[in-house]
Amino acid sequence: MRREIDFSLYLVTGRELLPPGKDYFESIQESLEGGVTVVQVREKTADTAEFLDIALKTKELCQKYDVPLIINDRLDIALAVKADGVHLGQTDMPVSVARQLLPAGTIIGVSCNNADHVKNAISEGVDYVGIGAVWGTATKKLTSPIIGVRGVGALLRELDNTGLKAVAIGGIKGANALRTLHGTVSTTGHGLDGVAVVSDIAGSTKPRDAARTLRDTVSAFKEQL
Ligand code: TZP
Ligand code: MG
Repeated sequence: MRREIDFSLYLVTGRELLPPGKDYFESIQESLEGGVTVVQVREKTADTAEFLDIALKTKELCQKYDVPLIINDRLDIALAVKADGVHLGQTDMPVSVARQLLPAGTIIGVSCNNADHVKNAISEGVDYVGIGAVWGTATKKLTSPIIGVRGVGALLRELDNTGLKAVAIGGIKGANALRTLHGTVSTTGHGLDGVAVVSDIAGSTKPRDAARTLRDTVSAFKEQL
């Protein structure tokens, strides 16, 4: 049986956001030391060979910290590196097709921006949803609306009694993480399982500290639930 995944602090990589002179793998390693619990390799500029190389080396680091590795978009890369999971956008490979292609037990997550996305994700049998964008972000050119904490909370209601995990994404930082976690608790009491973050960690000269602050915030939130 697949182990339960801790989604508390879900790092989405952002190689292009690294501070000058900061090495990508050093940044990932420090982020893991700071308490990242899931790593998604998201590569928008690398060619296939480079993506594969980055994914393999990131996997080695993840294994060292016993943290699952998720690959954004690319099933072929996920298969090649035996990743723990894939993350799919609304215009990527359909979940039903991905399930057929990937080994049993592979984690599949989907980006959701509205209730229809969440309902579809539930019926397709995903393992988790990434909900956003909760706040504005400069990391990604958004093609769907920013939904705010209330919007995330409304989507979390859809997950009641499904057992599906949920993280929010988009503009989450150490400074607003607690507000994000509290503000998104749905009227039925369904809270986030964690936060997904790119720039606050990847763009930091001290990713260990950035990750530690976020992880401590999520832990404090979960303890008082
Ligand atoms: N999907 C929705 S917002 C976003 C993605 C990949 C980017 C989030 O980046 P940041 O830097 O944490 O705002
Ligand atoms: Mg995608």
